[in-house]
Amino acid sequence: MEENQQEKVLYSAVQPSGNLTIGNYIGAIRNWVNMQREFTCFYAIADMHAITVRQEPALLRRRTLELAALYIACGIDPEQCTLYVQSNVSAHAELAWVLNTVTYVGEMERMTQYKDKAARHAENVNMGLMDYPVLMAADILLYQANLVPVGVDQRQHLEITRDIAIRFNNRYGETFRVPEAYILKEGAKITSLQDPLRKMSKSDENPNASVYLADDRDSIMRKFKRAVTDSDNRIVASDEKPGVTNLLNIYAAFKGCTVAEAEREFEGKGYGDFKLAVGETVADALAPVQAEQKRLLADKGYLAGILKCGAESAAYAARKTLSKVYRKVGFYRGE
Ligand code: ATP
Ligand code: LTN
Repeated sequence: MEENQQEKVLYSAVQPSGNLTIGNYIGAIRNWVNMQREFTCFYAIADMHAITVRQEPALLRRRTLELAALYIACGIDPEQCTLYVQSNVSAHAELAWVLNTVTYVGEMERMTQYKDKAARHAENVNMGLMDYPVLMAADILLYQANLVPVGVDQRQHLEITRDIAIRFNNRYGETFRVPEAYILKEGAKITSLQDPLRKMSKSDENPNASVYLADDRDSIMRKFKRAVTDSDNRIVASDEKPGVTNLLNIYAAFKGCTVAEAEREFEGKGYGDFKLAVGETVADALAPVQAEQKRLLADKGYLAGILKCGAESAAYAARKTLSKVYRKVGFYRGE
């Protein structure tokens, strides 16, 4: 039986592990906003995932609140969806433990993000870093999510989530809905302004590589001006022109047009004008988001209320799945 859209569950999260980039916005948060009316949405701040790499405790706490304010400033409506902090709902850790027992060490060792992060943080290859995908599977499966909107870098994590769900269902009987990744083609991978073959990342050491949602107009303009392109002056999207393609993707996302429309708009123009226009469009779009985030952060009581309410409704939904899991695996639940 096909459920109607409103009953479909959407789940996603971002880690409060640094300043968000326009990549996070275009690849993830922007799409969440468009979907909140159609689906039952759960949006989390994945602080438990964040501590798999070293975090400064006071900074983590501050970033968690900043991210909550940013979600709302970007258009996430806490009245329409459940917005909460992952560590406020203990069911995530509890389900992750059970799922660990149907996950193999070998498959975790093969995960691309784990290998990358283990190489980048060689001094701290902790169990949590390896277990990251299992916690992510727990996040998603707890809410019986149908769809998970993420950037393309998370595809592998979604595949393992599906494998874990199917394996558990086979072993213990139908328990979890098997979710699907929802990856929009345009903007699924915004790349570094300095190395357009690499993903734009909030943890890049080169500050010119990423445009942060918190950047002021001057920094935004400067970063786009310095963005790596190529030497022929044609503004078209193609595999041979990754730098120009990336800028077109960014422009189209913030302007709300297609890449083809953007190409037409810049036909015959030079890179200088093009970069200026991209910078201005991004700065204009971010200014109201930044102002709203600042306004929200000035009212900590309001944010605390939203997150408390979100955690309560998330915990209620999560507990239903967790009870079912505990029953299925044979944990004693009293009379
Ligand atoms: P880090 O650099 O710390 O690993 P990140 O910038 O990759 O972090 P995450 O918190 O891992 O950010 O990702 C949050 C969401 O943003 C995910 O859905 C991810 O797919 C998406 N995302 C991250 N970077 C990009 C990008 N460059 N282009 C499109 N989507 C992205
Ligand atoms: N690993 C994700 C963040 C994340 C997530 C999730 C995304 C944690 N739990 C559940 C979707 C669903 C990332 O974007 N790096």
